[in-house]
Amino acid sequence: MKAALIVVDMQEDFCPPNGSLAVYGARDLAPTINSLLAHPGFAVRVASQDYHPPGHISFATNHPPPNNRPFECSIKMANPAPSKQTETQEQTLWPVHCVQQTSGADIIPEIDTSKIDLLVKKGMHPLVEMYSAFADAFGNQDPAIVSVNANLRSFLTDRGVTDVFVVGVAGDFCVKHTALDAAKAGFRSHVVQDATECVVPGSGWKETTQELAAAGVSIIQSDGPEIADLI
Ligand code: VGL
Ligand code: ZN
Repeated sequence: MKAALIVVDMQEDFCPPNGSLAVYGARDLAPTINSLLAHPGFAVRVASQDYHPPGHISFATNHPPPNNRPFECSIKMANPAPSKQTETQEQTLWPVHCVQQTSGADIIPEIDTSKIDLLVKKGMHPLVEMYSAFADAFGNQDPAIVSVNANLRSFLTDRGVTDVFVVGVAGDFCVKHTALDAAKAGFRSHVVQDATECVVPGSGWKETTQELAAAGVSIIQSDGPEIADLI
């Protein structure tokens, strides 16, 4: 077995006190995530960074009122793959967040990024959402289509990774979709429960755990045997 740690979106805009899409408790995850980053049992350490252009489709302000209230409204989004543009999905609208080259997109300084082997910048295509670090909302993985800077699946398989451990924010969005896509890609996938927080505290995590369990993703604790036994 070969383990990879994936630290999802630990960025200023997802953290109190000033983040535009702040997730309750997100900044307080840093010590737990740093001890995982320091664990010698991980062969590979990856971080993801939500990294949107100003015109991103998920930003409420890029759509006309009245149906542009963040968190509440959604719009129709088409598959950006050239042959699949008739395929559509509903996309939740968000406050403007993690805009490229703004301080809101920065990884918070509390996270020790010195050990990160790969930084995946995602969500760079203006017309499609990308919660997962592996693929966009339609499952496109080709960096040429999704405007991501790396193919995470190939990066991990090239290094012989068998198990993926996902931490960070948000538990009910980017962490969930990254863990689900890891399982879909054939890795054993784990989410470290005490190293994640949700946009919707309480019910968000409850629904997420059910989805993860149904997909065969295991939910573990940072002080549990799965981490302790990594060598
Ligand atoms: C995320 C909403 C919008 C996340 C990213 O990191 O979970 N959530 N963009
Ligand atoms: Zn985003």
